[in-house]
Amino acid sequence: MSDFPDRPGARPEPAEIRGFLHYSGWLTGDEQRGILSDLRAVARAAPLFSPMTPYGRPMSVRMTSAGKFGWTSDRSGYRYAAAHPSGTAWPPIPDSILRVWRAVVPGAREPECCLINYYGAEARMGLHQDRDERDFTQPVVSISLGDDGLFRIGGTERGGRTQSLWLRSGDVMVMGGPARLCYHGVDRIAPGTSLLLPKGGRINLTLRVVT
Ligand SMILES: O=C(O)CCC(=O)C(=O)O
Ligand SMILES: [Mn+2]
Repeated sequence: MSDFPDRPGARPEPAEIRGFLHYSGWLTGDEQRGILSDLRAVARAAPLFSPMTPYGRPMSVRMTSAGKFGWTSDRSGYRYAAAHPSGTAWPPIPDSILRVWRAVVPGAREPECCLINYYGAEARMGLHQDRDERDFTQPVVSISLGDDGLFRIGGTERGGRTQSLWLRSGDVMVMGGPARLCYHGVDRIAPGTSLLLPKGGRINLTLRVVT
């Protein structure tokens, strides 16, 4: 993990929770601030938007993407798209974010999408599987910034037992291997638990191989 030579201590070891690998406090404060400033540039080029679910309701999470593909949704369904709804290409995935992927999943293909989710105080994300990608041998890597989020993990079938944990600013989660298709979601945000974002809220990044 020499890719972050400025870090004083060693990276945390992961805790396994239902097949997901949770790296608590993987990013230093400086690294989080660096990623945030890169994300601001991404959002200037590709502004956050509120996708419609296929059921015709706007999602409570606002989102945008970086990379070759961006994730979006509308009345015709969930999918990856080559351009932002405005027609502009998605900006490239910042190096500060790619470095996390290369460090935690060194053998994986390069990510083709970095989905950026912004959760305000009232936002949540229902239990779902990430299954719009072609190659389920490739992991999804999640990075959390800002306020704590209560993350719920289930099994590969809907309706099974679930387990929850708080994801905090700087945490990294690897969703791969046999757990790649496990249900997961975010029940709620705990406003005021982080000072990283001046206006509060939570950002979650998910890095994905799409093709
Ligand atoms: O916000 C999170 O921690 C999870 C986000 C997620 O599951 C998704 O974007 O598919
Ligand atoms: Mn997901």
